[in-house]
Amino acid sequence: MTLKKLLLATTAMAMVGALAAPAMAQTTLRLVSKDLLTTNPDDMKEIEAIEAALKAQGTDVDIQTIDLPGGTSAYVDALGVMLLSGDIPDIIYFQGGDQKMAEQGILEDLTPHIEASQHVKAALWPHNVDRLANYPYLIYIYPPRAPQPVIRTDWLEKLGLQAPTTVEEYEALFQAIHDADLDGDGTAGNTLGLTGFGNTGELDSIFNQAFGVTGTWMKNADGQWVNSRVTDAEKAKIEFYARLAEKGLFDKEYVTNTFDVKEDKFYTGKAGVVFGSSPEVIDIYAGKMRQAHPGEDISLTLLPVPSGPGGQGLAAVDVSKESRGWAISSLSEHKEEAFKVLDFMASKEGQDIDRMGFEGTQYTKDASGAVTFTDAISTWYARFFNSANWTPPTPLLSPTAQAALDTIKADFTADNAFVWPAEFAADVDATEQVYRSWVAKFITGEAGLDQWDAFVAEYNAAGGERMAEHARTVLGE
Ligand SMILES: [Ca+2]
Repeated sequence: MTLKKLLLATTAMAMVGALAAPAMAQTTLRLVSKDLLTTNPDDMKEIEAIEAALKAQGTDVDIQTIDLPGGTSAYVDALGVMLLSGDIPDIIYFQGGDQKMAEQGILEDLTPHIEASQHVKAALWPHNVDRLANYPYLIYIYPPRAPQPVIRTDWLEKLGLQAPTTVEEYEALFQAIHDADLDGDGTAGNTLGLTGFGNTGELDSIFNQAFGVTGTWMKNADGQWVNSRVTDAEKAKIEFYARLAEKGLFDKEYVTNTFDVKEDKFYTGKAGVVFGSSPEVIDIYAGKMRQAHPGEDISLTLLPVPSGPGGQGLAAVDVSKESRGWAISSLSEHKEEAFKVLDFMASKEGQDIDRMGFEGTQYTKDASGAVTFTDAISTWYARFFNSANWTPPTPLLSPTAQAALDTIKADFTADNAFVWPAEFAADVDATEQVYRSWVAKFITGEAGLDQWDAFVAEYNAAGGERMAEHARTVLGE
């Protein structure tokens, strides 16, 4: 018996008892989300504002939020325990662990709700549409994550260079940063062109397409699907990264850098360029840079997505499914009302609350209705969505961050990655480890690119070959 059948049986018995109760005009909806807590006054103020706005539209709901521990793994664990015990709220935010719940049949297929929606359908980003088509249980209306590089505007001006538009010009910019003494400590050659943290994923965001790494799966010379990580295009990209590192232009310590070490190197002038993971993060970097240099008026410049020997564009976006987002319980007695909450959050009125906070706190309005944001907006964040069709009455992003968002809007390519069946989990982990460790060895110089074939052999032996065989059955000719 599946969890769903078991729960339906117990729900049916509970309903027999409930029939005697008088009909109530107000619907109680239970909602669980990460870091949305009854102890947080801003969270509760937003929930009350949502209830009031929905009531004005004729939907009278009492949204009862459930407090779970914060921190991703603590939240995922606590949510899993709660759901498997049969306690299934009407509206559930997942940040992992959703797939096994979908397999149990307890998550609602959102397709018909979105089809009939007043607001959600128009608010979706293109990758949301693709992900919902592949996996209709989670909705997460945010732009795709696409790290983009920034540099201090005054540094670019001091170098007298235009923003780079090709991979060669990027290399020249990194070299110029390195050779100058932009941090003014009296020593030339002690500033990196570029730093990063953990792995090279951020760099791949703009360099994959430039070197012809068009997606997760690519056809080899024989017309067979292979993982792009073992292709010549990937090899050319890693050669570029390794050359940058060898010349002191890219940070060889990237593997051990944490995100705050990466940021610190940027603020203190030990590195000239870093990637910001989103437009909002780029604005946070700008704010922290100004804090680190009081009295100076520093702004950041967004650097373009370069062309290279293989093309140009932001890296392809995985559309196999949302990795996080909102679900509705298929067992809910109030699916329509639950979806109405999500639909409202995607609307202009819902976004005004979710993105801007409250008049008198996060913003003020003058007699003409013009909105001015206060300092409190800097710590406000959306609890639900970032609708593609919503624009703030006054810009929320700096021109630099807005330019990053415009790039994301203009440059979307769907990847051909798919969800792996559970029996491939060990292969996926093993090949990822082999890839990351060899990339680190190539970049630090511990291994030379003449050892590429050894990497490919190890990758294939670790599960790459088995994965490619499966991919060929999924992707077809
Ligand atoms: Ca220096």
